[in-house]
Amino acid sequence: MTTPKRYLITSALPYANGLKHVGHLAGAYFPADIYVRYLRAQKRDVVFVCGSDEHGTAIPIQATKEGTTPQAIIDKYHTAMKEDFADLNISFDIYDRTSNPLHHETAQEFFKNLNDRGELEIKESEQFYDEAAKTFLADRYIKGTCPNCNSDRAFGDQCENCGRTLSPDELINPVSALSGNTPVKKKTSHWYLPLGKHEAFLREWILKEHAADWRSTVVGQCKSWIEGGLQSRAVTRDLDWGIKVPVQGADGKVLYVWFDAPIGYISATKQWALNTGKDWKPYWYDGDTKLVHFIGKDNIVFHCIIFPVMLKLHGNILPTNVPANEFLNLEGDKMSTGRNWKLDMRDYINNFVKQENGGGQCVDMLRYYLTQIAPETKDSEFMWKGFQDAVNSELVSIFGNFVNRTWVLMHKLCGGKVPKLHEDILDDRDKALVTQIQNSKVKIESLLEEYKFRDALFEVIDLSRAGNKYMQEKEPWIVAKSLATNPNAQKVIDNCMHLCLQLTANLAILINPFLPNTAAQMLHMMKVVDKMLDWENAGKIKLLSVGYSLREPQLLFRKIEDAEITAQVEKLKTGLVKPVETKMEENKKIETSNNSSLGDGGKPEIVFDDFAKIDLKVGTITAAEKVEKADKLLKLSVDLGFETRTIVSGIALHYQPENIIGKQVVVVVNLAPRKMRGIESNGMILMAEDASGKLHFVSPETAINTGSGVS
Ligand code: B3M
Ligand code: ZN
Repeated sequence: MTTPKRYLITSALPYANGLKHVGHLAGAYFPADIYVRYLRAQKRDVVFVCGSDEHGTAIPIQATKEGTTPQAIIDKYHTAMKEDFADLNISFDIYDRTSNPLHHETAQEFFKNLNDRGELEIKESEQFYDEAAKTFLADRYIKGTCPNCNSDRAFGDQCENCGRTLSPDELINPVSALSGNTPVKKKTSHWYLPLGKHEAFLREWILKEHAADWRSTVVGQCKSWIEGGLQSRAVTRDLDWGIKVPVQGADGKVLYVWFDAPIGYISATKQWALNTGKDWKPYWYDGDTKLVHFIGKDNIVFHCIIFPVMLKLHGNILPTNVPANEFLNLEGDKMSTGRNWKLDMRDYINNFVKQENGGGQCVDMLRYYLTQIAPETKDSEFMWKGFQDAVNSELVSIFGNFVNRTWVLMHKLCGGKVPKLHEDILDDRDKALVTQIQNSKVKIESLLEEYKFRDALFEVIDLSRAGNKYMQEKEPWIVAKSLATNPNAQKVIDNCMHLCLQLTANLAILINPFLPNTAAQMLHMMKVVDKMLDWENAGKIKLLSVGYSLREPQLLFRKIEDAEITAQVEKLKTGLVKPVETKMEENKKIETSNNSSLGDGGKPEIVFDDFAKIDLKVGTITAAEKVEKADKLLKLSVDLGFETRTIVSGIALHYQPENIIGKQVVVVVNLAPRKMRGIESNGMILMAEDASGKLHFVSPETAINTGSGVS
């Protein structure tokens, strides 16, 4: 294996439409960071780029949801994600954003280059158009009934109820989400990337050249795409949010987000070069660059098929590997933003890292657990109990314990200094430990080179386990009892402690890519400089000089208490995990609190007529039961005086069914019916949410007639 001249490592650009969860971290960010830290320790020339993906319909949709502008959304989430990545020690060389004018320029140049050379096709098609809003409708902006499950929560790209991928034409009774009108079909032209023309190249490059060195899950997905027939892909959209198509007469058209986003890797590299006075070109043009994309499995086709074709046409290098990860589930269920079943990076940061007993230790605990369960070959599961076990029985009891014991005993039996190694009395057991240190280094290195991060981490822990075993067998504290009688006793102790200390120094080097805070703390205890962490030092047993005095021991990790775990699980189940705002956002809120166009809650102002459209009545709950397989839902019968309605309400975590019979509540009576878990819900019950996230009924002060109006 020859060493490439330079490395360019990328992590998927996260959409700036919301906070990212630990599944994202485990998929695209921690693994990349481990790899990069390892390469840096190897003193390789490496640049690690990432940034926010700020285009696509996801952004304006989120803006509508939050009652604000797309610009405000990308500013808010770009800042939040950047802060969170920094808090978790992801060591990007640059965290850029695709709203950067340099990116717009770069993406437009890329498009023009391909278009001018005739590599794109223009095709006319018919697409849904909203005549009232005078705009073509992106798939997400078309609502209708799902042809599969009949739910009315289906969109032109996917049904929210059954999850089926849809195209707008499949929707029954499509309506525009903008105006509520039925859209018409109108002709429009778009630019397409004819993937079919590149089939031979893709077959050769992926299915032959990389069949063995790419993950089989990645090759498998590519294979089924190729075999399924490579269709031309539209690379432009009729939309007003995005990068303008740089061609005369293309008004109202922007580049498709998946065309511009991966080019973001190039523009981020350019921006990095500008910031540091380096040359970006070799990273994208010189064949001796190793380009590696870290992504989640849902992005495989874009990184392995579409972007490589674009790169090839544009004359750039191709990725050497795309170690995509599978998905991470949470406590037995798929992570979902919609259902708030997720653990955001920010929640972990606030609940652990920023707590009094948190800090770098807690960052490393998460890095440890997520690497240990990394979904490298199949989906895996984040369990709070698993997190506790990993921390308490591995980090604390094995790794931390070894380092701590070594330090305590070295202070007690060797005066706080690195003792001598007496070669004359080295025994087989000592020699075996030295060999194991050397072998571990080789193994860990080759696992890291193959992107097998969980196995590599396992080896590091295993080496610390070997340290414990060695110490247990040598029992220096017992040998110390014979100091007066046995002339060799001090020598035996010295050798044991010397080797344990050298092993600790090795562990610091080997754990550093995974747990950088821990490595830094170990350096502090050893009173040595960063340079010791250079990878070339691993496997050596002369890292700490004889006679050098070392600091007092410090515990590397704290235990995770049962109560902490129970609280997290509880929080998850009651959906208590609150959205958190960025610091910038908090300040802005204060600044804009006097803005008269906003209501107090930040929603836009409405006129009385808007409010008067809502029919509110007092109802009495006459029956209540849990909805099967839905933790949060209760099915209620509510007497409204003139009729009794079935209403499905998300209050199951706050009220027991038997306790709410007879309760008077306020009902939105004229809300369109909605199916939830197959039950049609006819109306909505008003609830107030307190600071802890608990829901309370909004009820008349004293009992009044069922069916009374509310205004
Ligand atoms: N923003 C999708 C995602 O976050 C997309 C990745 C772009 S990578 C160039 O999953
Ligand atoms: Zn459906």
